[in-house]
Amino acid sequence: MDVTPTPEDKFSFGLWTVGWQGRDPFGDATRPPLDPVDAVHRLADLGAYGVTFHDDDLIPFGADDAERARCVRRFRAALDATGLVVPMATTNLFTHPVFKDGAFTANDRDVRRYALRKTIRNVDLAVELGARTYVAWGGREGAESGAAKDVRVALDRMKEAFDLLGAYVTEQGYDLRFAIEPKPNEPRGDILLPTVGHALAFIERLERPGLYGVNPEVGHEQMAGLNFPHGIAQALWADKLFHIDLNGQNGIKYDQDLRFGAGDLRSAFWLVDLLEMAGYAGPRHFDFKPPRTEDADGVWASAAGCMRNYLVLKARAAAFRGDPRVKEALRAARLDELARPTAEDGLAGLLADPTAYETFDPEAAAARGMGFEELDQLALDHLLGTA
Ligand code: XLS
Ligand code: MN
Ligand code: MN
Repeated sequence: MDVTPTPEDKFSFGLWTVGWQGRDPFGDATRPPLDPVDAVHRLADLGAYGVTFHDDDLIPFGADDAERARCVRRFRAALDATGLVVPMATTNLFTHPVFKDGAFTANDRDVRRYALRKTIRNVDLAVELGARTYVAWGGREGAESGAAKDVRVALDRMKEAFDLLGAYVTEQGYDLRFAIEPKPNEPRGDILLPTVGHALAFIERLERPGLYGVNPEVGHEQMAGLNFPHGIAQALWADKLFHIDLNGQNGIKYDQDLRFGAGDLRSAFWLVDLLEMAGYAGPRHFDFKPPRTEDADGVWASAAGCMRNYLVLKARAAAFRGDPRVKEALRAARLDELARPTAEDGLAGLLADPTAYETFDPEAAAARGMGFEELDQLALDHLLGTA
């Protein structure tokens, strides 16, 4: 099994992931800052193809124009030297205290206008660096208490913000689409657009729905106890999987951002199986945090582990799908029947068909076994390497 990552695998990492210094609500940084230029070189050495960033990851908040130009110049030189691309960029609308009550949905109108200008400024840079996807995670868009946020009105403001951003990229003629990233909570007690489903429904109310999709993150859906592959399947079904944040999570607790493959391994297996079967062509983007126990070597081991685990799971999923016993088990579980329309004879045919009701024997149908356990054990054996 070849599990050496290459650029064809389309693995990308956020600057904020390998660059995370380990600051958490209870403890200070455990690692020194990482120069984005070094991150680009190390990621390229490890076999990644892309790097992503928040505006403030690349250009310190409050930097003047000269400092900004210098940061971009150095970064671009590192990209040119390594061949790494920037498939996606995003805005930091959560760290500075000005965003303590949100950005696009802050009660304060001047904060909302500032948030939009900050975003638009970075959209320009994203396009300049070749990004085709712009992620929007609204971590501070939410509340801890009831009356403080009128959610229906806040959603009006959220829609207004995304419509303005859509108008901006359209007017500029940019080839850029937005990917909304859901998360149920943290840092706010409750965040707006908490799940993939909420985001998909929201997008349909926007002025240009085609411009927007989702950027689901493994741990975020699992923090809400949801089945991540199911959410991804629905996003794919809706043609809305514009981007994905891969990482690991152990159940309903704080956002762990473990390396991909750590956390719920069975779910990771089904996720990779789904992405590969569906022919998902976008970046495999890791949004993880190397634990604060790690030094620099541990950071790169963690990053390499993300890619290795993806490739191992991809090989295991391919072996599962290629196994003749699995093909037989899939037939026994009647997946082919699920793929057949329920009424290709139309409503009239359904109503006129006595076998659909009058002569149908529910007791006999109820007695049929589904064979799912045998199928699932085959999957587990492939995942464990015991098939
Ligand atoms: C935080 C989010 C964040 C977004 C980008 O939980 O995952 O990192 O992906 O702002
Ligand atoms: Mn996360
Ligand atoms: Mn994320």
